[in-house]
Amino acid sequence: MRRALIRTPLCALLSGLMLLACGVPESEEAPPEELEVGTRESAMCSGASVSSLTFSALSSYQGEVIGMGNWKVEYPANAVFLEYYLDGVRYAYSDRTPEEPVNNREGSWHFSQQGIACGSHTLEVRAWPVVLSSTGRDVCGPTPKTISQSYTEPCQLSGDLGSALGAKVVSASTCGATNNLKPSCVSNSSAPERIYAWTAPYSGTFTFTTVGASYDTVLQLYNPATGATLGCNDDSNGTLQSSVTVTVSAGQRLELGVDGYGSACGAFQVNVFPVSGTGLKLWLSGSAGVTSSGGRVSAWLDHSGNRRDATISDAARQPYLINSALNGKPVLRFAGAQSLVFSSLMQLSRPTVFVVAKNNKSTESFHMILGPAGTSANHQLRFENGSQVLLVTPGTYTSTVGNNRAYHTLAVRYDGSAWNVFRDGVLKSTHASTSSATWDLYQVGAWFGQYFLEGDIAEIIAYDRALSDSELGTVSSYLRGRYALP
Ligand SMILES: [Ca+2]
Ligand SMILES: [Ca+2]
Repeated sequence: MRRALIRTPLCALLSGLMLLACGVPESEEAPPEELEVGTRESAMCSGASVSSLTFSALSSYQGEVIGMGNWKVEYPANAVFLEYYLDGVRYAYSDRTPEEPVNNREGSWHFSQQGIACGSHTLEVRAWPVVLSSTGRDVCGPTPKTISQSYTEPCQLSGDLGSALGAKVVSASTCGATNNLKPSCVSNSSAPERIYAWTAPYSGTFTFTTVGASYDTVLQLYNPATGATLGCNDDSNGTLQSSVTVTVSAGQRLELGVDGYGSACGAFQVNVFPVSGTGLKLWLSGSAGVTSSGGRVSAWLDHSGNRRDATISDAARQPYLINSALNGKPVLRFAGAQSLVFSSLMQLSRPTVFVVAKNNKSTESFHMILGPAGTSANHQLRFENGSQVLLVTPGTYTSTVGNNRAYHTLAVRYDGSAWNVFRDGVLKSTHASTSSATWDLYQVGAWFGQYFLEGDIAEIIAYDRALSDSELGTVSSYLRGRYALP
């Protein structure tokens, strides 16, 4: 009742400027224009203060935040002017007058706002004492009493990826999804997103990418408990796709939002690399990015983000896609006349190269896993007889790895002082070298137009970085686990 008596003349007095305070629900207004308040000091204000300003509740649900609390002013103040800020942006303001009984100088406040992005936010309330009298309204300033409280709006999940590693751990489309997440690394994004939970299988560094997506993605990783951003990226490697590298603890749960630049949406995939992707130059996986027709492969997408796709147009030269060949996963089978040529020469000065492969040649001879093409240098990684691999780097080194007619994870690393060859994570040979020349590789499965591979390949990973023993062991473990190798 008292409230109505005060507000009617006040509205007339303020004639529109304070429309919000005059009966329009404060929470339903768009952020208002800046309003000059709190600077007026008059004799009427002497002794006036906001003696108490508190939160009684703060919650959010599906993008709507609701906050409420109480305030108290001291004589001669008999009302309060309140402003509500979310993350530093003013969303609403209003005068509030005491609630019954009429001789109180205290009351409650309430703020709600819809359409707030998921993630962490801070609600701040600022209060100035107000003296309402027969001569007008004095807002006593200049400094308001301020309170703030943070909260986290959970993001709606499209799925839980568990602790998945590898190329294309999930694929879907963001078109038709809702836009609740606003990536921190782009100012221009109103795009819909898909959000997934992921839990670190071990303590370490992981690289998440959207290589293989069909549109201009933005990728954001954050801690769902706090809303804190762990990493955010728009474009990487000169492409429109995104790459985020994070270091996390075993069991740590994070969420990743596959979002878009501007309002872009489209088909996407998420790839999770088991160590840091820094220096990654090639990542071919039989499980993703294989273009085939009638079981013959014409293109193999490079998931490293460098667009070094391996292709062959000649149908007779196309390798075979063999589904469920190795631990339920596909392999590419090269049968003595097939190869795939990279879109660009791969020159590695500190190579670490992993190959999950098997030698299918029954005779004691040699054939290429990775080889030269065009006019590039005669560099190779090849199966040699039934128990060896041979590297032509510029130096030539033979490593006895054991039976190569079974699937193994082979790894080759050059750190500037020696070439090391590993089988299933175990060092098999070391070859001293101090050459500064690069290792140049241009195709999968052939030496120029001959010495074609007879064998299966499930995955190839190439770095231009000598991985640490720990990283090399981690990648080997990932591959051995993925393909159930020893
Ligand atoms: Ca979004
Ligand atoms: Ca992008």
